[in-house]
Amino acid sequence: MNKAVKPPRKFSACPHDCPSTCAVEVELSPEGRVKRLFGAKDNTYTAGVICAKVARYSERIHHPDRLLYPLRRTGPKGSGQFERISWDEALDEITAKFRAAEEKHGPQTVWPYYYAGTMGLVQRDSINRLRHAKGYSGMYGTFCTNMAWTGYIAGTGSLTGPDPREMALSDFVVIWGTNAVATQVNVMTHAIKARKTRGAKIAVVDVYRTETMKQADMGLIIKPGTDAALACAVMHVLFRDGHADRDYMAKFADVPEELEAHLQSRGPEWAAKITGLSVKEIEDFANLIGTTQRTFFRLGYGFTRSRNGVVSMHAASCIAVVGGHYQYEGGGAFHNNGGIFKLNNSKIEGHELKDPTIRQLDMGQVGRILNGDEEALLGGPPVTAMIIQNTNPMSVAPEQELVKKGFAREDLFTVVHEQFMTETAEMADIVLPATQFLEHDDIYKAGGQQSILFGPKIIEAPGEARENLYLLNELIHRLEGAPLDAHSWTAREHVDWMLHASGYGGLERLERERWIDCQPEFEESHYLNGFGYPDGKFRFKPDWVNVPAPNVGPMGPWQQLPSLPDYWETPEKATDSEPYRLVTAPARSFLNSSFNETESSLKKEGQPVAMLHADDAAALGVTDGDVIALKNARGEVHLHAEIGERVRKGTVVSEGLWPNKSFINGNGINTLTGADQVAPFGGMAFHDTRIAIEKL
Ligand SMILES: Nc1nc2c(c(=O)[nH]1)N[C@H]1C(S)=C(S)[C@@H](COP(=O)(O)OP(=O)(O)OC[C@H]3O[C@@H](n4cnc5c(=O)[nH]c(N)nc54)[C@H](O)[C@@H]3O)O[C@H]1N2
Ligand SMILES: Nc1nc2c(c(=O)[nH]1)N[C@H]1C(S)=C(S)[C@@H](COP(=O)(O)OP(=O)(O)OC[C@H]3O[C@@H](n4cnc5c(=O)[nH]c(N)nc54)[C@H](O)[C@@H]3O)O[C@H]1N2
Ligand code: SF4
Ligand SMILES: [Mo]
Repeated sequence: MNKAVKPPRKFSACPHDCPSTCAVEVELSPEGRVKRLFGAKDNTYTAGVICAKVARYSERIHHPDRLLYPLRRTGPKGSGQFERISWDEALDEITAKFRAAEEKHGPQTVWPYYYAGTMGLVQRDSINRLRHAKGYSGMYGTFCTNMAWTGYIAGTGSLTGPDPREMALSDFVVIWGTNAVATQVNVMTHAIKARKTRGAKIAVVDVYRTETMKQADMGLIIKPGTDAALACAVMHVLFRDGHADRDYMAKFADVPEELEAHLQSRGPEWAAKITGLSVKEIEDFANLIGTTQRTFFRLGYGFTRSRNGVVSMHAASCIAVVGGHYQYEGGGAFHNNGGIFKLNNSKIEGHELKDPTIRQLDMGQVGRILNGDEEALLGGPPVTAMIIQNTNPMSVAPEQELVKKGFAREDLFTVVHEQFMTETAEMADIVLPATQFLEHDDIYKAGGQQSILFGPKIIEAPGEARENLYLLNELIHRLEGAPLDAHSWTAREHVDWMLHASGYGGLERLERERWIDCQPEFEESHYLNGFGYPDGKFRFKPDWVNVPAPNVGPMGPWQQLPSLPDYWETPEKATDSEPYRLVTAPARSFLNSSFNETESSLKKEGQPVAMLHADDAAALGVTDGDVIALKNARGEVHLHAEIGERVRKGTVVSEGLWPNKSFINGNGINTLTGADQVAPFGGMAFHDTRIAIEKL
C-alpha cells in the first residue's frame, strides 16, 4: 500500500501578544488545511516547545464562526442584527461617515484604536499611518507595558538585559510576578533545564499558588502590591550579611551608600508585616540570592499592574545590582529586550506625516472618552467615529460600564475589523472580516526572546477576509490622506524596506533564515560597558519624570513617587466596606480575550470563578460553588466562588478574560477595574481593585 507523502512543514511565528514569540512549524493537510502547530526545535529560545492553545490552532483558524463577509448593522447597537454587504459598499460608507464626522468636529473626532491582537509590525502598526495621513486623534497605548517598562528602564536606562536563554545557565531562577506556565511557557523550558543540568533552584513570587509556583522549590505568596517591600528587605539582608557587591556598585550605580542607609529600617520584620510572609521566608529567599552569583531574576508584568507597580518593578530590578548578579553569566534581572532590535518602522507608521501637536488619547480611558469626559478628551472634540483593529475593548478595557455605554452611543460610528464577532464587533456599525496570521505576511519581534522572525502567508483566507494593511491603504486612498509612497506597498515590501533600513539585509535573507538572532555580546547584554544612562550608572534613585521610557508626559500622582526603592501605599487600599483586593490574572487556555471562542479552551477553563480563602468564605457564609457578587463603586460581577488555600486571606483571584456573557449578570470582570492613570507614565492597574463580596 502506498503511504501518502506528508507535505513538508511550513514555518511561521506566533503572532499573539505573548513575550515568547515562538518560532513555529505548521503541518498542513494535503488539501492545505492547518492540522497542527509545533515549536521550532532549531530556534534556541523556542526549543521545540509551544503552548497547548496555539498547538491546536486549526481550531481557531478553521473555526465555523470566523467572520467571512463585510456586515452592516440593521438593528439597534449590540443587537447582533447585521446584513451582508460588499467590501466596496463598506469602504464607501466608512469614507462618507468619516468625512461627515470630520466636517462637523475636525479630524481629531476620528479615533483609530488598536492593540496587539497581532504582534506583526505591518498588520498591527499600519493603522498609525492612516492616523498620521489624516490628522486623526492619537492613541496612547496603556493596556499593558507602561508600568513594567518604566520601572525597569528607571534603573537600567534601557529595555535590554541578559540573554533570556541564560536562564538555563543559572543556579537560582527567580520568577517574579509572572505565571510563566500559563503566559510564556518557554521560561519554564529554560528554568527547568537549569534545574536538570545544574541543580538550580527555582523561586516564584506571586499572590496565589499558580501552576508556575507548583513547580518551584520556593513559593512566596505575598499580599498584592507589596513586592517593593520584599525587594527592600532582600537588599537589606544583602547589605547586612556582606553579600552586597560594593566594588561593583561603586563602578556601576548612582547612590549605593544612600540606598544602604535608607534600607537600614527596612529589614525582614518590617517587610513581613507588609507582605504577609514570615521573617524566615524572607531571610531564606534573601540568603539564597545573596549566596548565588548566578541568580537570574525573570521579572514579569503581573506584579506591575498595580498603582505602585512601577516602584515594584524598579525595586525588584535593584536587587541584581546590589548583589552584583548582572556581572555573571546566568545572572542579572531580565524583563524584556525590546530595545535590542532597533527596527525602523517609520514607513509602516508614516512618521513623516505625524503632527506632534495632535492629542494622544489614553486607550485605557476609552470608557471615559466615549462618555465625553473632558479631562480624558484632553480638551479636544468628542470622539464620534472609530476604526478598531486587533483589540476587544468591550471585554479587556477597564471601567466596563462606561465602555458599554460609550459604544452604545447612537452618534458614534464604529468600524471593527475582526476575525470573530467579538463583543466589540457586536457594537459596531460596520464589521469587516480579517485574516489570521497564516493568511498574511508579517514580521515579528520578541520581547521575551531575542529574534526577529518572518511569518509568510501560507494559506488562503476564508470568504472575503482581508488583511489589516489592505483596509488601511484603501481608506487612506479613498479619504485622500497625505501622500506617501508607502501607502501602496505590500506587506512584503514593508518588511523588505524595514530590514534594509535597519541593517538586517532584506526580506530574502530573513525568509531564508526564518529568524535573525539579535542578542548583543555578553558585555553589552550584562551592562558591563555601562548601563543605559549617559554616565553608565544604574539608578537606585531615578529622576522619575525623565526616565527614558515611552511616555506622553507625567501623569497620575507622580509627585508622590518615592525617590528610593520603598513600599508605596497608593490610593485604592482596602476599607471596611470594601475589604478585599481583586487580582484578575490570565487564564492558561485564553490569551487575553482571544481563544475564548474556541471550544477546547472554553472546556478546559470551565466557567468564571473567584478564588476565596477558606477563612474569608467562612466569614461570608459562602461555600464552594455558591454564586457571589463582587462589587465596588464601578459595578457588580456575579460568578461562582471557588474556595481553597491557593489565595491568602483578603485576596481574591479571578482568572481569565471571559466573554462578558459568561458571567451570571452579563458583566465582565473589567466592570470592577479602574482606568485612573498610574504614575508616572500611565498604564492600567488591572490587578489592583478594591471590592466587597456578597453571597447571592
Ligand atoms: N495563557 C495566557 N497567556 C498570556 C496572556 C493570557 O491572557 N493568557 N496574556 C498575554 C499578555 S498580553 C501579557 S502582557 C503577558 C502577561 O504575562 P505575565 O507577565 O505573566 O503577567 P500577568 O498575566 O498580568 O500576571 C502574572 C502573575 O502576576 C501575579 N500578580 C498579580 N499581582 C501581583 C503582585 O502584586 N505581586 C506579584 N508578585 N504578583 C502579582 C498574578 O497573580 C499572575 O499570576 O502574558 C501573555 N500571555
Ligand atoms: N481584567 C484584566 N484586563 C486586562 C488584562 C488583565 O490581566 N486583566 N490584561 C490587559 C493586557 S496585558 C492586554 S495586552 C490587553 C489585551 O487585550 P486585547 O488587545 O483586546 O487582546 P485580545 O483580547 O487578545 O484581542 C485581540 C483581538 O484582535 C483580533 N485580531 C488578532 N489578529 C488580528 C489581525 O491580524 N487583524 C485584526 N483586524 N484583528 C486581529 C483577535 O481576533 C482578538 O479579538 O488586555 C488587558 N486587559
Ligand atoms: S507560548 Fe506565547 S508565543 Fe509561544 S505559541 Fe504560545 S502564545 Fe504563542
Ligand atoms: Mo499584555
